[in-house]
Amino acid sequence: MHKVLRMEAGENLQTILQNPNLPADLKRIAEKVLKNKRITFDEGVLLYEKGELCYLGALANHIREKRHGDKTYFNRNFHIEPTNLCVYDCKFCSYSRLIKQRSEGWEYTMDEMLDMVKKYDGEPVTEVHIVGGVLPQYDVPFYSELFSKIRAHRPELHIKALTPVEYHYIFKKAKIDYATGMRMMFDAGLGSIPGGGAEIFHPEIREQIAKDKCTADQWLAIHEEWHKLGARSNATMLYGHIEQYWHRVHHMERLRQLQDKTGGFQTFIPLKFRRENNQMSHVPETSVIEDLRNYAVARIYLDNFDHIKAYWAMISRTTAQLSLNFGVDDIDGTLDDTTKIYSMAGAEEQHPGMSTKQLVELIKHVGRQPIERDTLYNVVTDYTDFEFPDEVKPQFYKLPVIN
Ligand code: V47
Ligand code: SF4
Repeated sequence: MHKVLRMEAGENLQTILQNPNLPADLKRIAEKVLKNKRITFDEGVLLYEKGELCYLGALANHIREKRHGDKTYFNRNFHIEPTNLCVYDCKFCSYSRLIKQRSEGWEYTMDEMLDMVKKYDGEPVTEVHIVGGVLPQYDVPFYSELFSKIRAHRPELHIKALTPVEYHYIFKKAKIDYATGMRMMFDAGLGSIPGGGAEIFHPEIREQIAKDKCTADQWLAIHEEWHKLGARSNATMLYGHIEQYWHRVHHMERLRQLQDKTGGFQTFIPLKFRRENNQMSHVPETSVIEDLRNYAVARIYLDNFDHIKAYWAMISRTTAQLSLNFGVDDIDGTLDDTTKIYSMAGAEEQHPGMSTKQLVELIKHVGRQPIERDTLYNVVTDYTDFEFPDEVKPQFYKLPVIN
């Protein structure tokens, strides 16, 4: 294992603070971080505009290591995408009705999806993540039955499914309010809501890239109802397209406010805009430096979020490793090859599979501690001192029973 060049939390930040050339406004923010104080909206924008990579990294890593030390979380999950067709027309999405012809699409039936779940029988996965396009046949009765059947088949498998985009659509069709709808999903076996559909909340941008689907207020209201049931969810931000820095801060501000109210969010996941196979292919993608700066600002701004996640399949394994020094403490799961939406959009990983062994090594190689978690961040296995036998190569390594 080799350590990347990294100072202890605090030490690096102290060095930054002692730099006589540090502008007064950035110094004030660094002092706030050191004292565990919340930064303002304007300070968030300032970080994006003026914060250099090393400075932001020092602040974000300080927070990351104070909260989690070297712990780096991942989980073992698999994805089901019910369909790659969608009634909506998000400009960044390769599932949009204007991009995709029906003949190119798939629309899985309930039985097909249950067979996908059964394929993992005996495998030590802890979560199924269900998300895809929006079509009328996938309605409240359909998803209630799907969740109930998955739960009946494998009660301990956590169902993380659908976003407020789907929930808003299906509840409206069923003429039920959000509270009633979320309660029905809860009773059917839904475990948590993934972070998708958030994009950029500000209407100025949302209107242009994700017109017609649920608004920011609706997205937030559905999460709020879900949190009221004592349940947890994630939040994303699709960045690096036509938005400006202050739109990103506005987005995080709205999340921070709801989190103050409910405490129900677990993880914030910045999603880098990828430009292939969509209507925004003319928009350049952000650089890796910008991606790292963005993780760092998110870690600093969202002081009431426990976790910042990098979705490694989307940004490459190397950037995921680097991100661990910029506030990230979670690098998602050991995906198999069922996640199509990102490979179609031009993700680094066209076949984003990574075995547990590979993921553990990736984390250890940059001097961090790999912790397998379940969806709710209970520790499943601490791999810090775990040695894999050389010959092990399967997709999911079966662990000895550890109590
Ligand atoms: O909302 C679609 C994004 C999201 C593109 O909660 C794109 O654990 C980049 O939310 N470039 C859905 N992104 C996926 C999602 C997610 C992913 C991983 C983990 C979790 C979690 C949630 O995918 C959409 C949209 O923002 N997306 N197209 C694109 N071209
Ligand atoms: Fe449909 Fe979601 Fe794609 Fe928008 S981002 S077109 S809602 S699948």
